[in-house]
Amino acid sequence: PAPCLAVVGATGAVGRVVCELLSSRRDVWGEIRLIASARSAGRTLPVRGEQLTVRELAPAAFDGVDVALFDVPDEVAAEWVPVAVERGATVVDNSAAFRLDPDVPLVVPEVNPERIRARGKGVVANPNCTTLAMIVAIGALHREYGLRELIISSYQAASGAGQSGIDTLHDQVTKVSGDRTVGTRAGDVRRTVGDELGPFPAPLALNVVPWAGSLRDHGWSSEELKLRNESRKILGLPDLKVSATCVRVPVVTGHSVSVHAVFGAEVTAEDAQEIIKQAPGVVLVDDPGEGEFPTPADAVGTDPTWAGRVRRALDDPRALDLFLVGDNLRKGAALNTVQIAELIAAEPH
Ligand code: 11C
Repeated sequence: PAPCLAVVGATGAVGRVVCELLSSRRDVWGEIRLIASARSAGRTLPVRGEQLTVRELAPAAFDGVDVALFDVPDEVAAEWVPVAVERGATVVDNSAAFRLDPDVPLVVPEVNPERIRARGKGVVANPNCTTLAMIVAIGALHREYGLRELIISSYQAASGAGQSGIDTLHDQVTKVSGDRTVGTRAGDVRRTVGDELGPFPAPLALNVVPWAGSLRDHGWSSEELKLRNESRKILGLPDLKVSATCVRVPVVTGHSVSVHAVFGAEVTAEDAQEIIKQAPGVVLVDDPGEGEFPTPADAVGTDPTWAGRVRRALDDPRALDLFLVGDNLRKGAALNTVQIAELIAAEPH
């Protein structure tokens, strides 16, 4: 029989995109079961043209489930992923709880699909959405040139912080709109927005905020360390040099990254563009003279990684500079987990 799929965290910003994807991709699933916290249980969501009622997260909800997709906070995943595995499910987890566990593969189907077989604990981890905005394109360039170093600046959308991030940005934009003096004096955006900062440490409307995640040693943010650790693990390069600065921008959905990538071999922009064009899951939009480059407003709601501004570094013939954009809720989260689940569903029994 076709495998049973559970979607845990179905009512969240990512869970809802999972439901959309399950309704539009080739259908390989038997029963689909939606699961969420007690607060959201009983709500209905459309999947494959049918309204499904959300069940409460409980051990028995996993009985008979073959594959469970988890899109829940780290602490919820840490508690409930082992319960799902214990009940017989293979888990694809989009939290950070298991990503760096050596017995848990961290998988991007276009880059390291073979790693899904190494799931000693019955868990496959899904990378962070910012890592996923760049890793498919960078993985293709690495296969050709041998990656040595990444210097990254991110431009991350509000929805990376979940539904409260989206709501906060819209509320703040409403407050600052109409008054054309806002943004001309230090502190006036803060005064206009008031205390409603939501998940962000500073106003996001009419602003950029050089912070995502929580504080780690020596001033680095957890998000910056995730980019480093996850890139190393996915590419199988434990000594890869990575320096990242993660920045939140007033975009609803679509994470962008500016990357300076240093390789072991000399590069040309033309060859790099050709590699990117040929790479599955990446689309090149690179004609700045015609105003063509990727932007989150164009990438939102789409599946691929969008790449542009590909240049050879002026001072290093082994380095490329490029700009990459991906929908953080699709390839950055829901789509990558669904792709992994489909690879598991296609395995011989
Ligand atoms: C953000 N990338 O944009 C984060 C959200 O480890 O999966 C996802 C956090 C994670 O805030």
